[in-house]
Amino acid sequence: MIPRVGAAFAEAFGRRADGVWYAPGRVNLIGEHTDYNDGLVLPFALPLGVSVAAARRDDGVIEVRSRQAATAVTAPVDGGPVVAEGWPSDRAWAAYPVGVARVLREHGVGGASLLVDSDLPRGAGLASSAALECATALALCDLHGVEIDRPGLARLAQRAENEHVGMPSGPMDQSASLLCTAGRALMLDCRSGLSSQVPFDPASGGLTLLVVDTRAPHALADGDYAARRAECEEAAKLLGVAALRDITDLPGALATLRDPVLRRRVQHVVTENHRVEAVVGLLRAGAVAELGALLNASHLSLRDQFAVSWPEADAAVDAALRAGARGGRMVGGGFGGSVILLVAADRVGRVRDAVTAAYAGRGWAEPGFHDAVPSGGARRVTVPWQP
Ligand code: GAF
Repeated sequence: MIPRVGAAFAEAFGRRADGVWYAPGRVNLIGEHTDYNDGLVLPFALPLGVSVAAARRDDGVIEVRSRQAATAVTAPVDGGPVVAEGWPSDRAWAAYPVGVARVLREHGVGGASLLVDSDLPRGAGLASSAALECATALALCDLHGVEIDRPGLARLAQRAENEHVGMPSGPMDQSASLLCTAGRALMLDCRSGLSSQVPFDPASGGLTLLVVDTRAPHALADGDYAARRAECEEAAKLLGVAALRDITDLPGALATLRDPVLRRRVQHVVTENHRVEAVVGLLRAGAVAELGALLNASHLSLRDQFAVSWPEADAAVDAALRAGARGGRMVGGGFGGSVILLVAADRVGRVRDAVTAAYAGRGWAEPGFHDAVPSGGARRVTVPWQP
């Protein structure tokens, strides 16, 4: 993908790029819908991501092209929220990089020509949007000599998504893309912003973490995600806490809330934070094989309490467990996307076959499988043709 993006840049812009920057997608091992509740998350970076070949411009313009999109977009860096400009759907993908440029403008960043390439499936719940934002952010900062620490840059990329795309996401995906390291998961406290690297190497325990792309695309901006976030904020307000993270007496909180829907949302968020801590404890003890029950509990909570799972995810987890997987759960915002499965390495073939057969039996599209090896975070990459 890296040489390809450089060549595509040269062809599109008639000059060499000043550099290439790469940012990965993520899988969240556990801690779903906790980030915007000031809670805990535990993502790791995938070996799949977005590359951006870029050259500085000094005319205040950002021009973006993508190998995955037909439309090139040119926009001033100096501008208001992209979402308010009513761009047609074929330009929608460019709201991410243009939004990042507009947010970073306050920090001294200017224009650039960008060529984007990706090997991350879009709509698969693997944070391809955050990868695009983070690769763009690194490129723009380097090109304009702007230094921002990575936790700060993650928050600015999140702001670009919130303000310019109109998606009220939390800080997890951008933090994962910028802060993850190979062989580790990132334990992030979304309130303090503090993080630690937790060793996570399923292969050393004879295990594989399999990502199943359920082929049911998710669309986070469509309102369901925002509705869940609003329910959490309403529950926090009714309970008199700043965020659901602050609940220390779960039975008391559940007894206070009258609305059964809000009770279920609170139940999920509070127990999910505890599951993150439990998983971190197991990883630090070198007990990767014991994660399965916690993954299963997370899936059931997301399905029954938080109501963000979807039929293809439930069927994949169910078929995999019957075929001997140790555990599995939906990942990301939900309503479509991917599932992760923890599987003994010698059972991977059997589990894949079982999930594929379950989908075929229901007349669904064949699922995709990726081996989720915890990989490195966003970086500038060296390309052979550069001086
Ligand atoms: C999406 C959002 F972008 C994240 O911020 C997070 O809330 C996640 O859904 C759910 O855990 O990926």
